This record gives sequence, C-alpha cells and structure tokens, in this order.
Amino acid sequence: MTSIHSVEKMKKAICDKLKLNFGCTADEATEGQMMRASALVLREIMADREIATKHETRAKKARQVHYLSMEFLMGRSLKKNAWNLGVGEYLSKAIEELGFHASDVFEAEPDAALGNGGLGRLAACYLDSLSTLEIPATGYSICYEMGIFRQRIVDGQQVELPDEWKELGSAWLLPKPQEAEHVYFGGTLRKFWDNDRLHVVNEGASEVLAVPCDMEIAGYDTDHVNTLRLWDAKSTTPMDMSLFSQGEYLRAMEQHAMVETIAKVLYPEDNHIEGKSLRLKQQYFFVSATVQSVVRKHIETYGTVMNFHEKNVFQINDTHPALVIPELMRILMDDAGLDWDEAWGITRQSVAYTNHTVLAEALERWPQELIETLLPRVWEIIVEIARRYQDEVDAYYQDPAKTAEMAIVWDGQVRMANLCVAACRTINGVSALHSDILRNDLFRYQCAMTPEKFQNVTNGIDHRRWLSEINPGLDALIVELTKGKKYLLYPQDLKKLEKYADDAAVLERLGDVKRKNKERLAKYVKRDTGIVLDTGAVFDVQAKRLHEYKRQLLNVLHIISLYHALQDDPNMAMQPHAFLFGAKAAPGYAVAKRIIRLINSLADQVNNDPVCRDKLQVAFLENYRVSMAETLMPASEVSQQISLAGKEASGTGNMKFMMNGALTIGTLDGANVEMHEVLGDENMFLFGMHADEVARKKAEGYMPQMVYMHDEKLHRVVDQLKYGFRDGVSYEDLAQRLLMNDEYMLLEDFESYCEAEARVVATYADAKAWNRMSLLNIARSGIFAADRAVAQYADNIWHVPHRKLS
Ligand code: 26W
Repeated sequence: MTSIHSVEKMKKAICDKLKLNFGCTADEATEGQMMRASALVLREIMADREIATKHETRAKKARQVHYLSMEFLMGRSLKKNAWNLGVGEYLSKAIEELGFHASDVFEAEPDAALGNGGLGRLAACYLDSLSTLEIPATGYSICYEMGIFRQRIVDGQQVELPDEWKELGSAWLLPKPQEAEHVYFGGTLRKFWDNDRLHVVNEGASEVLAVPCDMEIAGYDTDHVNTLRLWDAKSTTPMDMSLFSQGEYLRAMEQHAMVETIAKVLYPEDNHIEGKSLRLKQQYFFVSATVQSVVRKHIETYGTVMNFHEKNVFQINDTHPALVIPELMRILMDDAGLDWDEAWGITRQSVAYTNHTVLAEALERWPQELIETLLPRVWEIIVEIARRYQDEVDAYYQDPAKTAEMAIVWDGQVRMANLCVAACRTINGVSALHSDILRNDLFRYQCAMTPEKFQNVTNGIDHRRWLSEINPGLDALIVELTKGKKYLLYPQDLKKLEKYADDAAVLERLGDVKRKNKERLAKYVKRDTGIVLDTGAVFDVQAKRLHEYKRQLLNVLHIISLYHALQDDPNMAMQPHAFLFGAKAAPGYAVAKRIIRLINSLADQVNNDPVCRDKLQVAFLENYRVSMAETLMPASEVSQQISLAGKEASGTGNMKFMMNGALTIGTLDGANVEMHEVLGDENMFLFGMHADEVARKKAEGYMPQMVYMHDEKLHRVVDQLKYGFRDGVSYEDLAQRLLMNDEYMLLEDFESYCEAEARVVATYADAKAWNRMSLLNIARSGIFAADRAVAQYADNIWHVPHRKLS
C-alpha cells in the first residue's frame, strides 16, 4: 500500500491512479477524473482496513449487527472519508498543487442520494458511528441506478428529473459478483416427506441474481472499517439467442428488462404507501439476498445455524425490510432443516424493529394476493405466524375487537407493523414522545402484553459531518475554547462552551462565524436562484420534505401576514427577514406540489414589491439535498420545526440546525421535546398545542371556520390565498382545505405561531442576547450525536460491545 501521509505522497498516489484508470496526467484530467482518482487513493487504505476488520471479527467470533434499510442517504464521501482517515489536509493541498481548486473537485462528486429524507439520512449517520464505535456491522440496501429525483422549479412548479448518480458516484463501489445470491419470485410449491422431514420445493419460479456492490465505511480515529452492501439486480440467464431464432427475441429482451427494473429507481414517496408490486419485489429482493448471505457466512464460520441468534442481530429500519422475518424462517426450515419451534426461537431473537412514523397512510399494508402470488412460501409462513399470534392474543384478551386490531393478516391485507411487533425482540421509537405514542396509542394492546419489548432511542446525527466538516469556522472556535478536539469523540465536551455564555468577545466571534457562513450561502443562492439575499436579514429556514403535517403552509400564512402589515404601513420599521425554503414533494402528492407553487408565487410577489425592499425576502431553494444542507445549516439563524404535535416522530434536521447555532421555533413534537428539556423556555421559541391538547381538540370536534371567523388577521391571510398574487394563480383549493378540514390544525396554532415569530424578531434585535442563546444551543447539542444513539442501540438492543468514548 502506498503511503499518502504527506502532500507529495498524496500527489503521486493521485497521479498513479489517473494514469492507470484514465490514461491521463493531472494536466489533462477533468475535475470528475480528479475526484475519481482521489476516491481510488482513499479506497486503497480503506480496503486493507476493511479486510483486517473482517478477519478480526471472524477470529474473535464477534457478534455482528446487520442494519437493513431501503434507504441510505449518503451524500458525498470524498471530503468525509479523507477527514475520517486523517488525510483531509494532504488531499486538499495535493489537489491544489496539481492545479485544481479542492472545493471544485469535492463539488464534482454527485450526492449518493439513495434515500428520501430523515429515515435514509439517519441510516447514513449511524453507519459513521458504527465504524467509529468499532462495532462489527454491515448496512444492506439496494444499489438503485437512480436515487431521489432531481428537482427543478419551472414556472414556480416542481418538475422531476432523473438522478443518474452512478457515472461518478460508482467510484466508491466495488462489485463482488463472486458473492452473488439467487432470489426467486412466483412459482408453485411442491411438498414431500423424506427422512421424517417435510421438504418444500418451489418450482417454475423466476430467478434474479443479486450482485453485491460494496462501499467501505471508515470511522473517525480508528482503523475499523465496516461495509455498506448495496445489491444490484441482474438477470441470471444470458440473453437467450435460441428464443431469437424462434422469433421470440422481444420476449427474451422483456425478461431481461423486467429483472433489471428491480434496482432501477428509489420510490420517491415519503411517509405514504403506494402498494406497487415493484416495491414489494425490491423489498424481498434485498432482504432475501441479505439473509442468504448472512446465513451462508455464519455457517462457514460456525458450521451450524443453532447459534445464529447469538452471533447476529438484524436491525430493521421501519417495516420496509420486515420480510426478513419470514425469509429467515424459510431458510432455517427449508434449507437448514429446523422445525418450526427451533426456527421461530432463533428468528424472534434475531430481529429488532425501529418505527419511524405514526401516520396511518405510511404504515405498510400489502394486499394478500400480491404476496401470495409473488412469494408463495413466504406467504405460507406469514399465515402461520399470524395464526399462532392470533391464538396468543385471543387467549390473552378474549376480545374480538382487539384480535382484529392486532391481527397480522386481516381483511385481505398483510399489516407489516403488526408482523414486526409480534416477531421482533424489541420495538423502538425515535424520540421520547414518539416512543410514548407507540406504547400508549399505536401499539397499546401489544405493549400491555409485552411491555419489556418496547424501548426508546432518541435519534442522533453524525456531528463530525454536520458540525466539524461543514462548519470549519465554528469548529475552529470550539477547538480553541474547549482546548482541543476532544468533542469529536466526546460530544458532551461541547458543554465546556457554556462558561463563555457571558463573554462578549466570544459571542462576537460566534456572530462573525455566522456572518461568514451567511455570506457563503448568499453566494450560493445567487448562483442558484438569482436572488440576492440581504445578509443583514435574519435567515429563517425551513428545509425538509414537503408534507402537510410538517406545516410549511403555516410558515407561509405567517409570511403573508407580515406582507399585509407592510402594505398597511409601508414605513413600518422592521428587522429585515429572509425566509428560505428547501423541500421536495413526492411526485404524486398534488397538495404538496401546490404548496411549493404557492411559496414560489409568494416569493415572486414579495421579492418584487418595493414595499418589501430591505425588509422581507422569500426564496425557494431548488433541489434540496444533503450537499445543499451542508451549506444551509451553518448559515441558518432560525430553524423552523413546526409540525403538528404528535406527528413528527423525531426530526433530525432540528438537531443539525441546533448544532450549528440556529435557534429553534417549534412545537413540542418529536425530539423538540428533548431539545426543550436541555434548553428551557428561555433558549428556544415554543408555540402551539401539545400532543394531548391536539388529541382533545380533535375529539371535541375542531372547527377551523370558527377560528377563521374570530381572527381578523388570519381571515385576511386565508382570503389572500384565494386571490393569489401578481402571477394570477389562485390558491382557493388550499384555502378551502384549511377551512373545511384543516387536518393538521394550522389555523388553531396560527396565533401562537405569530407570537413566537414576534419573540424571535424581538430577541434578534439584541445581538448579544441572540448569540448567547446560540452558544448555549451549540453547547447543549451534544446529546444529539449519533454516537450516543448508536451506543444505546448497542447496549440496550443489540447487546454488542463497543469502543467507550470519553
Ligand atoms: C412506504 C413509504 C414510506 C417511506 C418512508 C413510509 C415511511 C417512510 C419513512 C419512515 C419516513 C421517514 O423518513 N420518517 C422520518 O424518520 C426520521 C428518522 O427517524 C424521523 O426523524 C422523522 O421524524 C420521520 O418523519
């Protein structure tokens, strides 16, 4: 292995890769080629360490974690990997000395956007901590050819474009065809008894080859390197030319195309099920390949499956990989020859389930016929699990209503969450409030039967990426004030900042860091949207998926009210205020798309009305994604976390903003509750109903029209939606939605939200007070590090040892 621990050595290593892989010198290389060559240099170190880590795990017979997720929203890796490997400086300097701008080369890397939002980004952050905590772990997912769509705004509306990331992004992938697995769909079951054992054979099934493409995951300050294994789908039969001669060329082509659609594209629905058979195929495809490969390796090491649960644990990221339960049963019974009770004993100890949403429309249910025809053996096993569980429930409650509610198969549907709760060793929510809702509401009857299975692990974020890497100015200040880099491995060290809460010089420097970051963002926004942001304005940001429960529309209603105030009194003194939005809507979610268009109509109005000059700005940032968040978070001053209480499982953007010194305006929802616990009323801007009040109000019969009639300001704002703005588009549909139904109770929380916004602005007027709050937010954000969350999973759920960070 070539050493790269100096600029000269790094330059040589890069040039060698350029020569070997692209047949060019640095002078002739493109930025993309530089990026790929740099990636290859880093991979050479990681590959050695990955092999060493595997050998060690095997030699120690260590228990392993298998993290199954339909989504890993990795973003870019070049800077991050260099940073984790401790060669960030050498790499940047080498690139510069070879005649490039390091930032241009880093930015040439496409985001690996194999995820929608929170759940996918969480999985990516956890991979970093799993390696850093030296836990033997592997992530498993699908090697989608296209990740989440690229968003363009055309005439104010969202247009989706394909995200072809692999051209450059595949620099991180190592295909391993020798470790391919076969996955079968359809067919018919033939059963026979032989040697006192029931044999099940699936005949006439169609076969798909699952080829692993591995990505190395380096931890920080450790040689431990884990793997993210992404399965690609390939046809097993080479194109059958005999069919061609029989005039069946097209059929042969179709077969190929059908198989390879499995890994074509990530489904862009977030928090909403579509029930498409291709999605079920994707789920079974990656789950079956994963279980087969894990069991195969287990048998290679131990020669038996009887101790499988002692050496392996599957963590499933929401219910999307829930088929791991019947698939493991199938393999243990049909391939390894165990009987039902033996297989069940192993399976139920091997799988743990994390729930990430309580929205009814996001809870997966599959039509029975779909599973029955696509996965006949898996279907039989699900039916048997369901039957046995139903017997238990009947015996416990003797109440048909509860049996119906808790059933796994009911009314022609398979309910994946109920399957997971019945089969898994633990069930956990992702914030204190969310886990309470699981225990006391969504799964209350199951929880009464097995309370010990229900846990909480509040989410966390990779603070090395989301603070140190993306906010070098703040990192430098922290390193200086806390006297070292200890916080990188021990985030609670951020607490040391608290003693500077009243140090005027420090607070001013904190303000300077923010100002520079705002200037950097303003440049980006100008390049991207043409809008010239006033860097003296307060940067008030809502960046997350577009969903009604997240209430971007509430933010809009408030902005319209400010606009009205300015129209009534053009001379009104006002703190300049820039409202920034970033959000993708699921392509089929019409209301979400209307809200995007509304934001753009409002932006067009406000940004072109002289009354708003130097006072009010609105910008919708196109194509919100991980790499944009990396520029956005350090520059944000106000973080909008305004979901209806009880709906946002945790939120993780809220943590990223806080860590970068933004102050939160938010409801007591998800992890905002824990945030409030450490910050108190005085360091964040709370508003709105609490979850229990929401429930009570809904039960009493909430009438949005009454609120509308009694609040003049709100009345005018809602009417404005009907008239629309200068582009002539009416938003009467959205107004009607609020007045007739208002499922997420925007009107009820409007007044309280406006008051909280007023408090934000009043506080901002006092720069010192603001920076003090900002400093305390950073100082107390350590609990939201992913290292803490992953250590809790390791201690309380997986029972695996890990590196102790202190
Ligand atoms: C089947 C369609 C579908 C796709 C994705 C349903 C549900 C999902 C995800 C579970 C949605 C999601 O990303 N949930 C978010 O998970 C984050 C990580 O735990 C939480 O912080 C967010 O609050 C939650 O909305």
